[in-house]
Amino acid sequence: MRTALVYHEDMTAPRLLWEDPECEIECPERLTTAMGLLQQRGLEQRCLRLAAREASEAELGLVHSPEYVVLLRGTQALGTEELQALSGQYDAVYFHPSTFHSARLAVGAGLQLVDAVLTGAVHNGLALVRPPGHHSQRAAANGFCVFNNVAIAAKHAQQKHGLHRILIVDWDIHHGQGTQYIFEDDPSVLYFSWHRYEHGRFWPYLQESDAVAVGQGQGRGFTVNLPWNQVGMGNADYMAAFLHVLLPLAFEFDPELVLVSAGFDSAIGDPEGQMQATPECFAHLTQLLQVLASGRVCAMLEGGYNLESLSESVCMTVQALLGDPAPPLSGPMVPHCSALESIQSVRAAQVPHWTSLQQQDLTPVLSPSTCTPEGRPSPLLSGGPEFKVAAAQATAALSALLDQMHLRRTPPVRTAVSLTGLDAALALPSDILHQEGSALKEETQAWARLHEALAKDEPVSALGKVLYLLDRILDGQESSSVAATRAPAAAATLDMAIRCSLSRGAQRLLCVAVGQLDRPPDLTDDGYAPCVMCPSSPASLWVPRRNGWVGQRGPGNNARRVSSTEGQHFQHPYPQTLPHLPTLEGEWAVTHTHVSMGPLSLKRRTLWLNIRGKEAAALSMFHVSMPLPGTTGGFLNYLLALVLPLAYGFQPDLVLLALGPAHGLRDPQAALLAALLRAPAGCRVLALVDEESTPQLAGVLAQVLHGEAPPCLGPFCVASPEDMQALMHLRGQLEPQWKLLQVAGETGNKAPADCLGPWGTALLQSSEGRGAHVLGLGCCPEPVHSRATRIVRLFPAPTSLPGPGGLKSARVGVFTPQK
Ligand code: Q9C
Ligand code: ZN
Repeated sequence: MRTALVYHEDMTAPRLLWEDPECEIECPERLTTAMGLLQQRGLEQRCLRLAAREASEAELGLVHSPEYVVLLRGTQALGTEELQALSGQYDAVYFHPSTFHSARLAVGAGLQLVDAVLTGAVHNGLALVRPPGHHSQRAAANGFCVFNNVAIAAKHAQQKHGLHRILIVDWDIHHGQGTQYIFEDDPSVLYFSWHRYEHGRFWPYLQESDAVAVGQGQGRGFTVNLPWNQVGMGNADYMAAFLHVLLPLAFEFDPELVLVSAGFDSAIGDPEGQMQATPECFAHLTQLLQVLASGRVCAMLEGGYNLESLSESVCMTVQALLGDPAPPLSGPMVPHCSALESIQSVRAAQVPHWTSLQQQDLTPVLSPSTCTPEGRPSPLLSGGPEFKVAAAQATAALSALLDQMHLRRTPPVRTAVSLTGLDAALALPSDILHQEGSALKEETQAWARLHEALAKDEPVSALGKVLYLLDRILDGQESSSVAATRAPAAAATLDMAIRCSLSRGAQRLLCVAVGQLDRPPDLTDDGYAPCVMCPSSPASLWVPRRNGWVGQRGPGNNARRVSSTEGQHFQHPYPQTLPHLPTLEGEWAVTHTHVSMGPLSLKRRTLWLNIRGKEAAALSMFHVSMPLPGTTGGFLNYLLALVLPLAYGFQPDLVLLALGPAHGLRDPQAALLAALLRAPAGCRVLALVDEESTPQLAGVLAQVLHGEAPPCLGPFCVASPEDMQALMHLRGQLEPQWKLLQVAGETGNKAPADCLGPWGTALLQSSEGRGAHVLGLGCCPEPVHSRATRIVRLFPAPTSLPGPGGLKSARVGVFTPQK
């Protein structure tokens, strides 16, 4: 089995025995609810279940002092009053007679998980534990934490398994200062933590949580702190942090094991974090981490206090560990200005220690904007009446979001391959389907007529297979596929795949073309494609929704069949069939929507990335070409700093990855590219591989698209100055449009409209005490002063770009609250 789930019921025993509003959130239901949802979703059943064992006192001694362990052992026999008195000696801690046993199980669970992964019994896993660990120090409990579960697991991995480099990713919303202290002078452990900080005004109020704390002595550069100075950080901020801070350093560090301090108080609805990242964000974070350390990822639960948000996020994490496709990220992919300032400050603090940061221009770090402009979320006082209202609203919003997400279905088959000549060389996992099917002959021939290169029988039959695979991806039968193409027909096949995807209703198509593949001439510079509907194709229209695919097929449905001839523009059925926008309880205003023409004019767009050119050029924001970097460092930089920010910013429905003639990618490079491109489009990827490639390549691609970890890239080697220059040039050109490319804050207050990206998914804000709100497109005419801001995704991301001045006036209708 691939994924371990370590648990023990006894860890539900500790509970608060007296009044303490600060501690009551750390309750047994955190575990029972999360386990319950894992079971309900059928995820638990797919994991290797391991019952946690107690850690020995020697194992506790890997991190903690003998006196502290003795003290904790003594708590088992104390009465309530003595427990309360002892608890009072620590910050935000409560003890229970069962605490010692439970805390030993929590440590033991982590050790079992690490053992299972490092002995090869499983690829990865999650330990669901209480109490949490990352605030715990050598001789002190702190912040609900008794023993430092993750730190002990890291020491164990070094001592028992001889590991030399371990990465700890702490995505809990609090700073794991305990873990930082334990490893601060140790260069063998890279510790990354992001945390709510608010310039030092948030618990645990430590200077050493700031970005300038980088470790001590030999360990300098191996502590990486990313402080969030405002609440309300969301999917785009977390993604930017991974792409621009964590992953470049992690690849350079090259860990043998990744431990995750997996706290979910960084998710939407959490009373402690007050952030806005939605549960599927954790699937994306987990997927990104799996390209490191050959996929050896061990996650251990830390915080997470909104039971619904916690359990959904746990499910997302486990799904990603199991290799399931991650749902696309919701929300506008535009980092907050404050997040960019934080990202910039941590990059500046780390620059002396990491070559991958050194070659990039660093703009001077400005003093942080202290602005809290109107409409910006500001934290709520815990426990107050406003807080409770906001919490209730957040929960309602979250439930509605989750209901939406559950309409999505996972494809029955994850990966299919259709590879005539290459099959022999492949040793693929048994659950990868060898797809023999082909599109209808007359349909294929109709498409093929559009291209001279497809005039022969052989390319036509290859095209038939490609079209068939494509259809099945769009139909939700399979998630991703790999097909072979022949050199002379490669570009024509790709062109047909693009047309076919668009005519089947894909709204945004990311096309990554490597090698000699020309961009179809009729794609305009702004990415629009005149969409040809195949004359003889059956009436099959695909209505993609951000929450899943709703396929509509055959006559009699409400998708209007357009009698089309070659060259006639295809009309989309949306104006007639736009489903009712779901409404939420309460009143909602849509602001920050970013559509000039509205969701009614859905134009398909293609983002074309070509890796091949002699020079770097961005002919438009939808047409980018770039030489293949010559070193591993250059290639990684290119992926993390350009390709992924564009891919995530574009939020494609489908990725076409075409490795054409003379693509020049080594197999591990191609695998990493495919593995990383899997996430932004909900794992809907069709890879086309030139038959001249190595016989193994198609197989490797199928495996990574299936969720396997990509093979090692080889030793990290610094990017060449030319490659870096090309990259900087492109980023400079594209940054104004693609906000996820940014790595630095900007001066001055920006109007909200400037802070938004090209793809307007609705950002809804609850509007306390107001009437029905206009579903305004563009900037909300008046700032919404709601302090309970939550992002909810409700309808498909519109696809049109804001034209000049197009943002201000458009209105499409009234959003009536449901009773
Ligand atoms: N309102 C973990 O998440 N209370 N510990 C902070 C600020 C302590 C959190 C009070 C929070 C401890 C593992
Ligand atoms: Zn926490």
